[in-house]
Amino acid sequence: MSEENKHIDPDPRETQEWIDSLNSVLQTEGADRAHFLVEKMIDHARRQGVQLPYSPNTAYLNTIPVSRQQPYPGDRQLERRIKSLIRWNAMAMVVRANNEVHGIGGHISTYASAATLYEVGFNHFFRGPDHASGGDLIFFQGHASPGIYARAFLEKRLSETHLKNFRRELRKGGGLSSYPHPWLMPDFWQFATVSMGLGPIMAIYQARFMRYLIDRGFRREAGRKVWAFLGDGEMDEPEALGAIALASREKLDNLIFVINCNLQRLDGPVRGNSKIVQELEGVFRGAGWNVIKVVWGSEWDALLEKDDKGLLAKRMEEIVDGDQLKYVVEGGSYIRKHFWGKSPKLLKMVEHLSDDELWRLKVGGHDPAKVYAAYAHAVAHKDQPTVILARTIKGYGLGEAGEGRNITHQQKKLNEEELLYFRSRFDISLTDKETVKAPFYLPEKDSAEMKYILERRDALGGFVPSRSETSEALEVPDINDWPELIEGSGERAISTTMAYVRLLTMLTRDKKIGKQIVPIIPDEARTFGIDPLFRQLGIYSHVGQRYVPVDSDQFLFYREAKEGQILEEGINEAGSISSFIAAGMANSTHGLNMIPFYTYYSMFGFQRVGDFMWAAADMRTRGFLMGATAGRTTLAGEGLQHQDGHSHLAASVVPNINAYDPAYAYELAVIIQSGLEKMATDQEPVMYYITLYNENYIQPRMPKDVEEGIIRGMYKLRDGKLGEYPRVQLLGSGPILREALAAADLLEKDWKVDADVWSVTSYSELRKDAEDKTRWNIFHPDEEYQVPYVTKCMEYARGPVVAVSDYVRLVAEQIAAFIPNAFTPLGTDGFGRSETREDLRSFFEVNRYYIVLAALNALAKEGKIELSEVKQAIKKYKIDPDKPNPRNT
Ligand SMILES: Cc1ncc(C[n+]2csc(CCOP(=O)(O)OP(=O)(O)O)c2C)c(N)n1
Ligand SMILES: [Mg+2]
Repeated sequence: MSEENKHIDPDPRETQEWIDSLNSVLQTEGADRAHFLVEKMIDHARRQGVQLPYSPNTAYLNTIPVSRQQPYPGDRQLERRIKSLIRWNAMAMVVRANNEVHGIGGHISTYASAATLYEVGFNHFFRGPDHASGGDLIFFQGHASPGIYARAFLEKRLSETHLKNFRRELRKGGGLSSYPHPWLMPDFWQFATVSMGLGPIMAIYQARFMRYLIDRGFRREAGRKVWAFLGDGEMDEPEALGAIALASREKLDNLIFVINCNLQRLDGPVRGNSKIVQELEGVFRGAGWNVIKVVWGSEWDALLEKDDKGLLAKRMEEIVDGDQLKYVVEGGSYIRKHFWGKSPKLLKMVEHLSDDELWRLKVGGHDPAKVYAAYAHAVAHKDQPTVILARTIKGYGLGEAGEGRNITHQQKKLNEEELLYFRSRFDISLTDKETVKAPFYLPEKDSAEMKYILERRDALGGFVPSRSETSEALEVPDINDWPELIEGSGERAISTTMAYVRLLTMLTRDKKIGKQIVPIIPDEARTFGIDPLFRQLGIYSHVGQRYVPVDSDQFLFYREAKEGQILEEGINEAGSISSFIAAGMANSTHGLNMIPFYTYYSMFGFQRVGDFMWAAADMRTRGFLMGATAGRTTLAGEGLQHQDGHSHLAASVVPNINAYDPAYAYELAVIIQSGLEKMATDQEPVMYYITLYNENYIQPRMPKDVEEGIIRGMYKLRDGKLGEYPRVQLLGSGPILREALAAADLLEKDWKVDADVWSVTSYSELRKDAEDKTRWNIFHPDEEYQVPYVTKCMEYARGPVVAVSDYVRLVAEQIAAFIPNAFTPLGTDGFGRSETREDLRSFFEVNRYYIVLAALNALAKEGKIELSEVKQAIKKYKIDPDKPNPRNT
């Protein structure tokens, strides 16, 4: 049947007979039997060779028929008044902020479209933190924040000063952040959602992590839900839809998406030429979700009931979103002509309605009865996640000022006329004179509205959103618990990755914190040698293991288990970091101190999912980001897209990430131990980024008194041996530290130059300390000068400095301004390529010979040696002076 002919019925009588039979089954035997019969017919037709094209869609109607709609339990009148006040205050907040400071920004239209979606939730569904279940986790649509603040104002959680200071966070008395930012409002917001697309996928993994905690016995099933309120435009972000199959595969019936389908995004329609609701229905149904469409309000029920020929349903099907937006803007007579005017029968259906009444026929997302029915079904639904596709109008109530218009998203100011219209539309009891000043409206303390608000929230377990940290501090192991790492590897050459795997194994066995460790891996465990943990800890799977793994005869088989501890996320960095976030913020969402170790290819970290890391930082996530196979020259062979020489630069700009680039196993142990202490014992909102390498070498025993230096960022590893000769300072990190040590030997042997060697574990930690001290000195000119740690290290260190790492030069340059000595950074700027380590280090000019050359050059510049010696070195080490710069090749 062609798409166009599908609504034309050549034999209505026959059709009716079939429908009547189905109706009788529905009445006598119920929906399940009817469903069975229909499926059987379809199956039979297919077996007869009939081509039935797949359609993921149902009609453009509400999913829940009137007959299955529960009665509304609340006081509709009172709830409308409350909602109107919130609408008003949300609008006033934005308008006033922009009247005061032009361009301060804010959004009116998003909340205007979503008010009913939220208010039904606040009054009847959202469980607060004091609820016996522990409370729901709610992702609020970032641009709807004014409405959420406006409600908190009525709840007396925020003051008028707060509202006045919307988007003025530095003002006296405190301000409100533009969007949900737990970093800035740590008692209020739970989740950072405003970078579109991150919310949906993070919500999915929050729901999955909630399950994980239940399956592992940390928490019991109590009906907690994760709600994610999302924009329809937002669903174009690949991350938004990228993990929906996981949610259905894992049967996450604790997850509810509410997509605010106002059909518009920032510039214009989301899908002018088709229907976003239908498109999303298809996508989610195809992925196995329970889809509830809330398209039409109750006023349409009677009309649809009269629609025995299906003409109205057909007309609803025909129109595209572009048409629907035009109806909103043009009003009743246009709607009569262009929507109903398609056929005389349709026109007749609405002849009893005025133009204004036609225009006021609500869409589903603005009808509390329809929204309530959808939520009630969603929370009761089993074995599938639910998505509610709620049709709304962007800028609802703004009238000419932006209702349904293309400019609506950016609308921040209303003129007097528009304010008066808004006031009247929502029956706010303000005089004209008052209205034009856009005052905040707070009803009397003992008014019915205020009582109702508090009663409802009280019944549901307290206010949302609200964030608190209730986890207990944990005692963490001491480095002496890990002698293997501290005492060196003896004769055995091992990599820092191997040392890390040992450490992780010991950590998971630790009596105090072992169970709380959450290892997360995106299909790379074998690369890093973490696979032995599969057997030992098990890979988490809600359904356990329903098959015999191919390697079942081996000791270290691929073991999936319901109580498995490892989150093996597949080739999915965005999902893995979302799991990391869910685990790392469990202190606020579950009152549990969980410690995620997310181990991944360092190249596919900050540059692939950097925005998640920024959001994680905002949400005060704790945990270890372990960038494995790091280093542009250390990861040999893999080439340009794999060899990471810059993640440390990206890490260095996230304020609450401490980034380290250790060379030795004992350094790694000291860093992780101090990180554990910070996160689990002191409960600081800090993440650690640590690079791990796969080059094997003998791991030395930890020298005395180096722990503080390791944590602060550098310590001296080797003293020059010669004494009175010219001297240089060599700084090395990661495996390249060993090139610095080799260079020191060459300098002494070949050139009679004395060399001290320092291990730099963190340039960014050194810089942060130096910047703090410098800043303090500037502000306190007459007080004792504070010397940065890095400056102190170099205070008595004679001679020029050469700093080398497997990262771009800018990483080392972070400290250049804070040391008095001449400074030459060497690094791996440029594209990586497939080669051996040795050749790569020569190509990028970071091996021992280039270090020697840089050192001699610096000494010659200072007049400490002859220039001729530099030339000799070039010759001796066969360095081609005309070699092109690796950055440009
Ligand atoms: C990743 C990202 N890109 C762009 C933006 C800028 N932006 C903010 S809101 C918006 C439109 C939102 O449309 P929609 O998701 O439909 O939400 P609505 O306001 O219509 O409810 C855009 C593009 C953003 N916040 N995040
Ligand atoms: Mg939208």
